[in-house]
Amino acid sequence: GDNQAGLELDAVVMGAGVAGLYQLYQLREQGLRVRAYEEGTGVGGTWYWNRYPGARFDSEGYIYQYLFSEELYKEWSWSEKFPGQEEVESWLQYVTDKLDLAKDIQFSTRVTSAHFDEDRGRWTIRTSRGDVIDTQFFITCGGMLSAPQQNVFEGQDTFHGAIFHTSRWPKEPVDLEGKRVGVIGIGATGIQVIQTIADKVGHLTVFARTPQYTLPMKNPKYTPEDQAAYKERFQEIKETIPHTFAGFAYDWEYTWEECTPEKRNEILEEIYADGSLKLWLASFAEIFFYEDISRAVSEFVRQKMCDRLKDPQLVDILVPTPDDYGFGTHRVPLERNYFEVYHRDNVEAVSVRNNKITEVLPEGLKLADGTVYELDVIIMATGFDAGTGALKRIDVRGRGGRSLAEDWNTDIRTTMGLMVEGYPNMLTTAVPLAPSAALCNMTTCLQQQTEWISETIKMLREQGKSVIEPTREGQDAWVEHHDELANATLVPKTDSWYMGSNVPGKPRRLLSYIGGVGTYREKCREEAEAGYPSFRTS
Ligand code: NA7
Repeated sequence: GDNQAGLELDAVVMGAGVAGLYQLYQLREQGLRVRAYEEGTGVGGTWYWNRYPGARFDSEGYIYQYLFSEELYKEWSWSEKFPGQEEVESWLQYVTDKLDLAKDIQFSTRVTSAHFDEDRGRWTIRTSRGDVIDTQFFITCGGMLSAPQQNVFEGQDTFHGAIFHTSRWPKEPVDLEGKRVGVIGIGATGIQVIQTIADKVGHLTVFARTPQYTLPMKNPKYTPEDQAAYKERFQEIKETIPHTFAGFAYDWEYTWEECTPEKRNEILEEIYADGSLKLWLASFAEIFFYEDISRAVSEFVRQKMCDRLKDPQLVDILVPTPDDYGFGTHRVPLERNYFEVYHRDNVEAVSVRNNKITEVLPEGLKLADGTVYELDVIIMATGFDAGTGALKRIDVRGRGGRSLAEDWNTDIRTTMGLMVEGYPNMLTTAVPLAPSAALCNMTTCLQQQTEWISETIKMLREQGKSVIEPTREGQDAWVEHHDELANATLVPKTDSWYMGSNVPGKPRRLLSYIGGVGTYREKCREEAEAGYPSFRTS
């Protein structure tokens, strides 16, 4: 669409990824005048931006799809169990075409500010292309992991070679052949990059800080029979996964305390062999609560990792011990052939745990002890300002001109991750205190959140109301409930992006709701059914 000044809408949807596309569709079906604004040149969100080598699902494709339409579900066929970025992006393009969404999306347009006008009860949205939009609802579908941590080191702009953050990987092919490449970071992203480029580059240096528990991925190609088989399960999938702990096709099955040591081991071996995230999200829930059980399972995973590494020095650099932190208290990446890569002659792992990267020089990276690694390409797999970053990069002003960025710099609070007190008619997805990337299969959660938002808007219209906002008490109660659940687990005892500790100065709080996707869904439903007691409407 064209740049339009002075446009009046019922709803602005920020972002055209998994959440934004479905939100746009739902509100349009409800008869709202709605438009989505997307920074990218195409749809996809996470799956548009993250085109780095090896980018791929860690969720099974057949549970990552939308479940509101059987036709949409069954018309699309995945080529393998855990499809890669290109295929996921094509699927979202297919959805866009099928639902005819593009006509209501303005691409290459960043929302730059959103100001609430208290007198009129409406938002003014401004964009990078000069649009000024007057809208009743501002709906943020900006993603949980979309604000990259890109300017991390001094001297980055002096580097002579190419430097990329993984989530800003160019669309044009990047030639890595024969190059001296450095990868910073061994999170879910770094691991996918490393295992993919190792045999394509001249020399690969991996700069590893905190070692990471990983699980092996089994990624069978799908035959037409496999595709038919999972499609046949559509009803069952639709009825079960929204009610599980993490929004996957599996749920907690066993209780550690009720099993003999032999049985525990048998179960761990069996689930490990599944080649999915099941060992983390559907083995023994007790791993999240009890130090001794967490240790035992951590040891099990650690041993599997050690078995694949020939060199004790590599074990030190790459494999955590239960003293570092417990398995599952950080996001667990899936990997394929990852450890084997370190046995190649052209691959080297450097620990920067006690010898930090201090700066980028024109010729490469410098560590605290003065060592310089000469490089042609630096790949920053350094992660994101999770949950808060997407909205903090925008000038969002609520009641009395208060700033969301300032609020969240002090304390990260939301009401069920769906609204923020002081910001009426701003409805949010993928922000803190709802289940999210950390502890939820994202599409499961985003469908539920966007559906709740659509229903809430419908309720307002039916009741002849125009403004909704969480009460202070409602928000306090949610934050307290969230913290109580979080603090009962081992997750807050360790540092990671889950706790916001990867961003200097970020207030500490578990970003994802840990009560389970099914429980959260129930709570949201109850809130609506009880007439929105945590909210005020007018
Ligand atoms: P993550 O999981 O935040 O990983 C970032 C990695 O980068 C991690 O290994 C960090 O080490 C490392 N890092 C960050 N800053 C530095 C500096 N300054 N020096 C050295 N190493 C650094 O991001 P990902 O993109 O891998 O994954 C994010 C989520 O996206 C993932 O969980 C999935 O849900 C999808 P650290 O652990 O902080 O010591």
